[in-house]
Amino acid sequence: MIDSAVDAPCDPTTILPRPRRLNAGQGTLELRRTTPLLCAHGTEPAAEWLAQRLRDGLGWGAGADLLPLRAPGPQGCAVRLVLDPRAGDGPEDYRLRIDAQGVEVSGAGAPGVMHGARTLLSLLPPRALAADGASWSPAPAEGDPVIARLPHLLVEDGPRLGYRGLMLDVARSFLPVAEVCAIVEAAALAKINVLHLHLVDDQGWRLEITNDGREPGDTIDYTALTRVSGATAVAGGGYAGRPGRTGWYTQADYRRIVAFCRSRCVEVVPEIDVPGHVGAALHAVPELCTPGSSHAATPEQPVAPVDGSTAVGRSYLDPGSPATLRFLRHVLGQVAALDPAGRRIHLGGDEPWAMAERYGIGPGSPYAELLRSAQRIVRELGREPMGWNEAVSAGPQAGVLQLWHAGTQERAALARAAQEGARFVMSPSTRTYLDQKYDASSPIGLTWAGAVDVPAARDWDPDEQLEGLTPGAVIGVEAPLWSETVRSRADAEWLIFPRLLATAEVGWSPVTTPGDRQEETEAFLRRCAAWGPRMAAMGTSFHRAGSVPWA
Ligand code: TNX
Repeated sequence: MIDSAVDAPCDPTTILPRPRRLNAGQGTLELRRTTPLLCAHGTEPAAEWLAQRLRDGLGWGAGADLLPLRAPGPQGCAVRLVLDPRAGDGPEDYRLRIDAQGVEVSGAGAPGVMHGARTLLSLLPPRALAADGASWSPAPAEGDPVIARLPHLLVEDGPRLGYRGLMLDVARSFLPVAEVCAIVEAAALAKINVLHLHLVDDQGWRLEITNDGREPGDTIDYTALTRVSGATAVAGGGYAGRPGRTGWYTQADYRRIVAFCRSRCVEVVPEIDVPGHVGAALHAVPELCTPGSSHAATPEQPVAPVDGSTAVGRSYLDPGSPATLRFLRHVLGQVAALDPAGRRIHLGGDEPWAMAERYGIGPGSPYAELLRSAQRIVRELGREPMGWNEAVSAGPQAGVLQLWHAGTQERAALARAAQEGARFVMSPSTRTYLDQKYDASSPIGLTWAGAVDVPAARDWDPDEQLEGLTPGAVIGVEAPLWSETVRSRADAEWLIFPRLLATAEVGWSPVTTPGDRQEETEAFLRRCAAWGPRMAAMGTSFHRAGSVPWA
């Protein structure tokens, strides 16, 4: 009944991202259909998630169940999930012990338990990841068969950096809720813990904003944002003329994404990109199209055009118009309310080229002042602002800066900001940009940052991206998927996987001996290869990149 090929215990050196410490033992643990799964108070979400995977993928549970663990607990072989402060210093730290007594996952916090469960799952046969159980043919009712074999080991693990993100640009081309959740599920298995949603841009506005709670005198019809600009998308992108997908999230949809992410210990960072990249807002809201906005309203052209073009830096909000700040207060207020436990709101700030031409974008410019006002609104809502590296001109209150691509002058400003205590998320375009082609043979993807193949995505260090970084200045890494050439979930996954696994490992795993990076990259490629059957079991359309030694 058990397929002996998939039933051999996994090689623990394929755990991805590479754990802080791994002690491999000698023996093998047999997991049976009725092996109890016991969860201590506080570990229920991870336990339920694990139980579901074991049921669907391995046929676990007929005659066993998920039970609360109470001291002293049943003797004998079991899978136990506990919270234990000795498992590490940070909430994501965990310990995984597999021996003759069974499996113990102990997390220093709930996210740690979740990560431990993920590591355990990645040691089980890949079919344990088949979400719908399609690969499982039910066993006969009698007996208590072995459903998997696990290697004895001790893993003591935790992340190098607390922020390990994936960005999805749903503005250029839309991804419905179920597709976002499927991508998050696959990403979170590699311990990605932030979903940054780029919700608005020149080509589309993807989040419903209602008129509820409008300020006195505010005549803007916010529902037009999605009604008008949810129906537009990127049109070019060199993708055989096929337009991007239109659509938007209702507020209930957005809450479903947030709830799903929370259940996987993933934080959602929504991005409302200002003051540039606002073509879709200008298109839907005539009140924003003043003579001071780049798409100035004229009698012949009452609202800004949305032509689907991939050109950037053409639109901006009028820094002198009272409608601009009123709009931002209303929109950001609703965005914050949709995720009461949210910690950050991203304000974009990238590529304000038309504004730069007209006013300049240095410190003290209308660009910097407008960003500062938006940052103030975000802080008043109890959130920390984030911004792309251009936002450095807004000064120390800019919050977390996301470094993607900076010229010499800007690098100097960023280095000064670092000296003054700024914190960074590193997204160097030549290493983390998932929208770039893998190589010249990639049918989709852009090329302006050069090809980003899998080894390049692994072979870099976030602490080496800027001069003079103080310890702790880099809080994380993020891989952005811009969607100019994305038209489907399959396109998105093809560009994301396996490169995101590299970013996940750069953010999670400790540096071994500096200088050993080539060896580290090669070892990563072997771990990545072992991840292939797992992505296949999950139904992820990953790219079988030639640089990975797939089995
Ligand atoms: C630059 S990266 C952008 C995006 C584009 C991307 C294409 C960044 C902050 N802005 O608007 O989609 O290049 O690679």
